[in-house]
Amino acid sequence: MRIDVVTIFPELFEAFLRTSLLGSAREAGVLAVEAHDLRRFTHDRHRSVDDVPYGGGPGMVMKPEPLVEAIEALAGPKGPDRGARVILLSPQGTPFHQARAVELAGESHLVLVAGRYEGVDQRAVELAVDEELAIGDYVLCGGEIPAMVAIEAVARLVPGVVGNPASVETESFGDARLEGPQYTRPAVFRGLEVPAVLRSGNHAAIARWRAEQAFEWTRRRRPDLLGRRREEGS
Ligand code: 4FV
Repeated sequence: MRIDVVTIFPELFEAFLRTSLLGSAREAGVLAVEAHDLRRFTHDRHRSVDDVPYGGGPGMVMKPEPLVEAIEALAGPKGPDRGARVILLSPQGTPFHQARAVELAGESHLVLVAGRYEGVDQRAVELAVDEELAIGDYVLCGGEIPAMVAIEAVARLVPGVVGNPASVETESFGDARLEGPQYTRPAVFRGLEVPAVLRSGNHAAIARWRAEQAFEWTRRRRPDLLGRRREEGS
């Protein structure tokens, strides 16, 4: 899989892209991920990427020309035979869920657009963006961290990125359930014992206990998920 990011702060991705799973997956050639400086697609002396909003109001808006030029250079023109899926991270986007991460992990090439300022000129969205995704109902200063969230959520589902694929299969939201509590050594810590069933070696009992815990935690912490099994992402 290839992931390109359009941003005015490519340096924000350096450590993120060379660390841990992403770093080793890129080295192994399983993933190609690159951040591109939007200013490379400007042609004026000040390398301008933003301007004042039409209609007045606070802040600045990202100019359409550099954005469309950058996106088309990386993904080609918008249309059915475009080689990549172009995603703008924005609070106005569709809420990003695990099921969407699973779908996107099936794509061969993603181009993520990280906005800044008050947002981007709507014409750039209409002319060059395929989809808008929001990572949560809060406002950040930039789309870079949302892009990193999307990269990590999708990349770890790409075969060969996570060492043990089993750990990806059985996890929270895989089937709209939270995972229950996890434990490791020591068996007793500050007087608190690891549940005996987990130390029993009885794998059927362990699986039953984990399923009960997952349901119980989901019912108590995220009852909204209980009704979401299977239809999410439809
Ligand atoms: C955001 C979100 C987000 C809004 C203005 C960037 C900022 C600035 N993106 N999910 N929540 N973006 O807050 O995706 O341009």
